[in-house]
Amino acid sequence: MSVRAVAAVDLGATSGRVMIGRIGDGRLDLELVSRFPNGPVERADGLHWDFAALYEHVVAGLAEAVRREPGIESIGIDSWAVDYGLLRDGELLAEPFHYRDERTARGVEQVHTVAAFTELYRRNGLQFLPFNTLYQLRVDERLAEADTALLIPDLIAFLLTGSAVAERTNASTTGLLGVQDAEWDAALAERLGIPRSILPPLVDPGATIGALRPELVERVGKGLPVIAVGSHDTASAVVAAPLSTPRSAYISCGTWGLVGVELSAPVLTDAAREANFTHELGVDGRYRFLHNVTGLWLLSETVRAWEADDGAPIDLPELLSAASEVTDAVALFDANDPSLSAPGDMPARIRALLGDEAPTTRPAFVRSIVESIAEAFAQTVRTASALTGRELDSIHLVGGGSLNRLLCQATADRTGLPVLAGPVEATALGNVLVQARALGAAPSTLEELRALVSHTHSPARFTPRR
Ligand code: LFR
Repeated sequence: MSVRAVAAVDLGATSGRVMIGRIGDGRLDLELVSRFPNGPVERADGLHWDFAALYEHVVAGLAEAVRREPGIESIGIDSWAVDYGLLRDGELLAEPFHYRDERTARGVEQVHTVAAFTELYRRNGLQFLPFNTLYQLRVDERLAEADTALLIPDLIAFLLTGSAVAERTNASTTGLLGVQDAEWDAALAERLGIPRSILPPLVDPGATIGALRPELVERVGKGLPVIAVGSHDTASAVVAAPLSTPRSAYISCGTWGLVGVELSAPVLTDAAREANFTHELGVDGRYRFLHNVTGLWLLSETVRAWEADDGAPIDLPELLSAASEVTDAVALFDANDPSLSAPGDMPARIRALLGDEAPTTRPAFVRSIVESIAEAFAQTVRTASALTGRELDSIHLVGGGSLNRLLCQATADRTGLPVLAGPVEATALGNVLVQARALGAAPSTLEELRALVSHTHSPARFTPRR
């Protein structure tokens, strides 16, 4: 078998990247082509994403990828979930909102007046997150003008190909997809005043969405198909989390820490609803039974505030190393406290939660953040085990957080389970694997794909110390 190549576009909440993925002859690896910053931008009507800039970075990155690797055979796109663009006659009506925009609070109130959370959970199986798409759509002032709603990766695929579809793993984060049948819940949408007609046809990961439009063929340098991947970044990350047994939990850790297990059937119990565990659809009809823990957002927002105070950049690895030298016990806070979710002065908000116990040095403050995240991870792993009746024996921690040794060790210590850290680029690898499988260049089962990841990206092991 020869080595084959694909392009992966992976958009996270703090940065995006375009990568070349190569697979074949026992090899699976990534070449970073471009990385660009991303984040909330404040506009007159609230927090948005700078979508025009993102799209431009994507196209420029694809052109550079093809220049470097003319053998690229396809493109796959993943991003964070829930956010969308509204279109009319193929034109974007407005810049997409950021899920941390506060208008969603009104949406929650209005939706729950029509359909209580218990009913929603029975229908869509989703944990309550105030930004789930259905709450956003409910208060979107452009809704009446729109003929189509597309989630971010689908929107980019549409701009690239002209083909409007909804990839299923990401569609499952809208709150408008039935948890049992994975089809649009038209009755619920209509009750909420969201026209069924704006929801595009569903496709599964592996389907070809379309081919690059002619003007883009010229710019990118080659005609290429866009293949649907697990377009929800967490779905792609879990594809490449090298879980070897059902007794492994995963933590996909970047801005968020997504903590859970993979299931083949939903667990729609009262206990699961009360614990706010979600059923997001995974690749190959699996369920990602997980809970959102606030992840590295707490650290990145804290560093951002300190950099603004200092007027100079902070060396994060140095700060983390100083934090790991802290020997005194630090006070913990609830990483999931709602006061920490909007952008702003994070150190002040954390200090408000910690009160008199707030550490006074930066290393100790960072230590408190990392330990608080690890403690929330540990509690969530225990809850996942209790809700599924599965005794867990290991945790695969993938994504950017897998490079944070302090966090990996603290998670091992606080769960009492070994943490297998990596791959750091699990999301892009999952994106590449699903494209490669569709092209006939990778094995067919998830288990075989994960075995390939484990073989080519051997995880680092953190053993619990207490
Ligand atoms: C992670 C993620 C989470 C989702 C959150 C908001 O990047 O996709 O899975 O809950 O972002 O979309």
